[in-house]
Amino acid sequence: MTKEEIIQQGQVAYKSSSLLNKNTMHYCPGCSHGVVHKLVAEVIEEMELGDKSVGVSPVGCGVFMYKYLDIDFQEAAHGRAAAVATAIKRVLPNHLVFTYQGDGDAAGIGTNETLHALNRGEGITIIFINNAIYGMTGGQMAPTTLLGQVTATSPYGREPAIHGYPLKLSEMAAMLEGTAYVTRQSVETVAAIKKTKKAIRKAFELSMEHKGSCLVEVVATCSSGWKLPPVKANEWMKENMFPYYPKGDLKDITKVQ
Ligand SMILES: Cc1ncc(C[n+]2csc(CCOP(=O)(O)OP(=O)(O)O)c2C)c(N)n1
Ligand SMILES: [Mg+2]
Repeated sequence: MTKEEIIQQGQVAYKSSSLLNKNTMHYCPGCSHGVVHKLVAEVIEEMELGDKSVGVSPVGCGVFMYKYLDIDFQEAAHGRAAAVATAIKRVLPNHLVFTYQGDGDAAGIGTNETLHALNRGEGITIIFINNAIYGMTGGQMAPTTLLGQVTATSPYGREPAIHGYPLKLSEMAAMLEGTAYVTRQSVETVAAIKKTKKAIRKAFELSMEHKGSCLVEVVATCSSGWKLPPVKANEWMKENMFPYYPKGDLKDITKVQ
């Protein structure tokens, strides 16, 4: 029986977003990127913004996001997505404009663009996938790599005396006047996925209302880069990433008295 026939018979409650096309995603087993793509597609569909959205895809494993979502997309050079999104939002102020970036992209080569776009309150949302590594290029140390974490370029583990400390981009963003909503979430359980979806929805709504810039960080796994099978990668993330990158809202202007 085909998936369509099963759905017609009402045997499954889940139906994927019509904005997610049939292209097979290139992600490794256990990778968080595909789950977040799905959430972005669902939120845009539910907000009925399919023909009023522009995504900016990064250089990094998320580079092909434009192949999987049937909305308008612009590819940006490595780290430049927030600057590109700024231009698009200024030309199309009533469109939903968001970037989708890894930690190397948004918090490494693009730190400058990211922080200044957030600080200018551009009305864009940055979806920031923090897997603590340069996944696409073979697992090199990223700004967000944890202390002691072994990567291709820190074979003895990240040492503060040599490599400095892991960068907390969301904490920095929450301090900026221009941000409206800054949150840190994850997608390793159904409950966490639901929370991340709500966070993306809130960020997109505030962006559409021109309330400022929004940052949704998703603490994520990279089985290939971490050299761990998917289940173990989730465990490693919970044990090591969550204490350093605690989940929850860091700033929410809708809750300010
Ligand atoms: C200007 C420039 N410098 C370096 C690279 C090589 N490069 C491609 S992707 C990448 C890092 C990707 O890591 P991240 O942004 O964390 O995304 P991930 O693959 O982990 O999702 C780097 C350094 C490049 N493509 N362009
Ligand atoms: Mg990364």
